[in-house]
Amino acid sequence: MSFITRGFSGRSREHDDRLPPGQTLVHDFPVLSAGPTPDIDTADWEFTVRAESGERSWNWDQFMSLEIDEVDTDSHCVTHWSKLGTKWRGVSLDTIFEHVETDLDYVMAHSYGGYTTNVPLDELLDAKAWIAFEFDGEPLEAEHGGPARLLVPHLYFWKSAKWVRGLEMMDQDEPGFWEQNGYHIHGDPWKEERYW
Ligand SMILES: Nc1nc2c(c(=O)[nH]1)N[C@H]1C(S)=C(S)[C@@H](COP(=O)(O)O)O[C@H]1N2
Ligand SMILES: [Mo]
Repeated sequence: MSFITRGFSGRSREHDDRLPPGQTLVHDFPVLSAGPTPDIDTADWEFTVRAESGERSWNWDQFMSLEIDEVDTDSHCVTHWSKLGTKWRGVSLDTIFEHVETDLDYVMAHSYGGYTTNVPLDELLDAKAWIAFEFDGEPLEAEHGGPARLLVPHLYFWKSAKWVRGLEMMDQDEPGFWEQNGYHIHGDPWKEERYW
């Protein structure tokens, strides 16, 4: 339940039980990138899942022919901002993994530009994660990860790899870019798994 009252000033309007501990609401959409924004044409874009059974790739048109979900969710950055009620369109990881055979339990997401982040597979399934390519009814802007980004809204937003180009299955959990640089291996905002 939300306690936001528009038009009221003061601290009370920042109370909202969708807000995890230690987080503050923002109404703009901050950009947080560890490097330059890559310029990726959808004509050149490809998404690949690599598992022990082999590789499965989709080009943009093939990807757009998969089942597309509308997602209304919140995002929580470890730097203490949260954005509520964001609207996305994307392909769920459940749909992706209908096409992938694997017994491996861990995933490394890889981005154009070299960024990586790790997530256990069961945290990506059951309508918990998407490859998102639209935000607020518009194609996802490059600075926010367009043409497509991973969206894992129940974990801190660094897990939502922008400019995602693929997933690599692993037999054990291994730290990605921020996780090697002091961020928590898991990153649950409700448990404040920020750093370690
Ligand atoms: N490829 C890539 N993905 C990334 C990042 C990055 O630097 N590179 N930053 C992460 C962090 S720390 C956050 S908070 C969110 C920010 O997404 P935004 O810029 O769309 O707000 O993207 C995440 N995904
Ligand atoms: Mo972040």
